[in-house]
Amino acid sequence: MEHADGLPQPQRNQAVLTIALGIIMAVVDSAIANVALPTIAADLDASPAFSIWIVNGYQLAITISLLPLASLGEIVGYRRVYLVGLVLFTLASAFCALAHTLPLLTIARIIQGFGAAGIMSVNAALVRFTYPRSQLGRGIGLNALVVAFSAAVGPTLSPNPDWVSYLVRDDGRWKRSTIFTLPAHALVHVTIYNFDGASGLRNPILGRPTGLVGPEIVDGKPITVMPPDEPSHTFAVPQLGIVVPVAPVGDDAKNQCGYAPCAMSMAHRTIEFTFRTGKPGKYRWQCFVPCAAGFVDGFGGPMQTIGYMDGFLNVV
Ligand SMILES: [Cu+2]
Repeated sequence: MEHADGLPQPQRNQAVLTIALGIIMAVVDSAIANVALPTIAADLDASPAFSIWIVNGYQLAITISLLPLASLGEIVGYRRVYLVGLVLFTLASAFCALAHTLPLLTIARIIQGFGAAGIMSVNAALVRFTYPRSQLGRGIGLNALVVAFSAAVGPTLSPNPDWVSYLVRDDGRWKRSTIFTLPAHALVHVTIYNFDGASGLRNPILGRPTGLVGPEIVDGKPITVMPPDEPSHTFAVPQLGIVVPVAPVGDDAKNQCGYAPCAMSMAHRTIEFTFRTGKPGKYRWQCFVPCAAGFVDGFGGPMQTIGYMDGFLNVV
């Protein structure tokens, strides 16, 4: 066989990198969906029982086809199985991104699973032909490290499941929604149930409720300023001069909520306020502190992404 004792050096490193990238994608895609599942389910308005098929579809497809594809690799060539797997995986990934209903997403995930199986099934065989016989142990070890690392890092690469966000009650369901249509020149009464803990105020100006009609009411009591280090987040509409510091749940509170949507029986704070919308237009609203923890004066932080603690008021 031509490459019986591994690939020569420049090609060997390139092959190692390519194999690693392929397997990282296949493994990360499995872990990512687990973590993002509640968000995906909320987004597609699907029940937990049905949305789990986003994970099941991918993993079942891999489980079914892994061994047959490894065997097929022996017959038609590893390169062919790997390349077809890679192309299928890539196309199915694009299909996943475009899928806007749960059945379509599930089908895309099944196809993606078959693609991933193509990549995974011949992975070890490719490692075998890449390294010289004397370094085969090292090659397999490195490959196992990449697989383990991908599984661990997958959750942190998902679309920010740990970020705090606003859920809005719509038809009795909690939905993530941060773009609100409101009538012009109207008084809007807002009630926020905050389940998040204290993160500390980095910009004291934002601890003073401003721009409201009447006071900010926290757990039934009006306040004029929130003590430093308390506000967990702020609801601010800069164009309307509105700043509302959001009272936090104490770190020692019992019955803390781990994942939204939270039951009202969980520890929470109730923040109420009223503001006037003004003339028609598009007003940006966002959280300043501590969504921007670690950023200058609390501006420009990671949660300031539309869909999390940031959005628009469409005043019509
Ligand atoms: Cu925030």
